[in-house]
Amino acid sequence: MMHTSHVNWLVSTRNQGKLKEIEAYLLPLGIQVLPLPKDAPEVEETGETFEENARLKAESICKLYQMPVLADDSGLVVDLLNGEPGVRSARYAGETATDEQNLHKLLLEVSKVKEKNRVTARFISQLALARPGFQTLYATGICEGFLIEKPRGSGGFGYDPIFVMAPEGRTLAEMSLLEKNQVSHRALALEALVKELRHESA
Ligand code: ITT
Repeated sequence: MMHTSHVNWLVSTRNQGKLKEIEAYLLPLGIQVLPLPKDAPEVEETGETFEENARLKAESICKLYQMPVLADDSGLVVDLLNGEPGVRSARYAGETATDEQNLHKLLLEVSKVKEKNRVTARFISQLALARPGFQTLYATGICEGFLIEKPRGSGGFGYDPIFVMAPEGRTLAEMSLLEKNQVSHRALALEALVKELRHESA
């Protein structure tokens, strides 16, 4: 069994939305989450895949602080836009773009090419857990859905106000944090990661 008492993971993210969701998921499992120190170096996301970027963010910070470090690289993949914004989701409208600017750029790009009623998309969360002296563990979560044209809801972050999960009528931004944490790509990835850890220590 995994011994989760007194477990601390540093989460290598500057995205407060992600941090909140990860913390809410892990705390009941006995894993305490530490935020990235303010003076931590900026990790350049030079990878072309979610996995590569997650690995970069986890391993570099793990090397520096010598403790378990969890990183999430995630994004929204829109079929109509050939997979865009994908790994560029956080920077879609520019290097320093806000969530709102990214969301509006996405709506604009979709409106330029939209033919069908339903614009299918998926959120992907790729996690990497780096630990001193261990191989890095990976886990992925995918959340299928479609985009709507008018943002709804004030919860969550990023593209949540325009993303509706396939069988569910609400956007992710219309769910509470705990509801989103039962169905989201990030929650599925966390579930898979915890399962892998349990296997490892069984
Ligand atoms: P860190 O690299 O510091 O973790 P980031 O926001 O730059 O923060 P990413 O490079 O992984 O992280 O980009 C993820 C982007 O994808 C994020 O900024 C959102 O625009 C979008 N995204 C990811 N998960 C999301 C979610 O659950 N809801 C809405 N948008 C999400």
